Amino acid sequence: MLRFDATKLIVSLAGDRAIVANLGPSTDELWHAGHRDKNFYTYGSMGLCSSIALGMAVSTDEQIISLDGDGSLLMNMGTIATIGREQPRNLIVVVWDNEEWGQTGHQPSHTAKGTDLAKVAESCSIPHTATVSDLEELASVFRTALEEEGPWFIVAKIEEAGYMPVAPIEPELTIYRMRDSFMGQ
Ligand SMILES: Cc1ncc(C[n+]2csc(CCOP(=O)(O)OP(=O)(O)O)c2C)c(N)n1
Ligand SMILES: [Mg+2]
Repeated sequence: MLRFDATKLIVSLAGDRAIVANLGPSTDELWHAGHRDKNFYTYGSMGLCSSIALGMAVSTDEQIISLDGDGSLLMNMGTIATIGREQPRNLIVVVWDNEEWGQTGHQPSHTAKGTDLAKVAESCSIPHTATVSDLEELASVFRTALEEEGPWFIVAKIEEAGYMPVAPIEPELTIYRMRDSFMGQ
């Protein structure tokens, strides 16, 4: 499963829900899959994607989707424990797990060496966890996650492909655009 195909699938199913993307290719591919006011692109802030999504989730009743990365989540694994502690019913975390720190030179991450992030999430009391490796499985689990209370933690095993052009988005504008998209409702 290619991350871009999986990202397009998530965008097509997300409706008007906010999506927060991990730094680098996850952010770029979210922009290329379809820029929307409720896309929150992260830049440089490795490890903070699901933390930002958690903050949004506890501040609104709307469902929030986090598209995180294995390497980033491994660097800030405490966020999994905090999600388990806070139990946000409206948070869906999807981890693009390419088993590497892709954008810094494809170094194998811990998930290539046996770390199972879905089991970590389960042990942190996140009630709904899944691991998927193709688009059909992802679509099925994600649709269920949209219907049933979370928090959800979905590890999506992906293959790395060539990188897309960097999204032409001003980081400073992202937070204002996101705030406006919530307040405008
Ligand atoms: C605190 C911090 N340390 C290191 C980096 C450099 N860095 C940027 S992205 C990245 C790897 C991210 O890996 P992952 O989340 O798995 O995403 P992938 O590159 O595989 O898409 C690293 C080490 C950074 N931006 N911030
Ligand atoms: Mg990775």
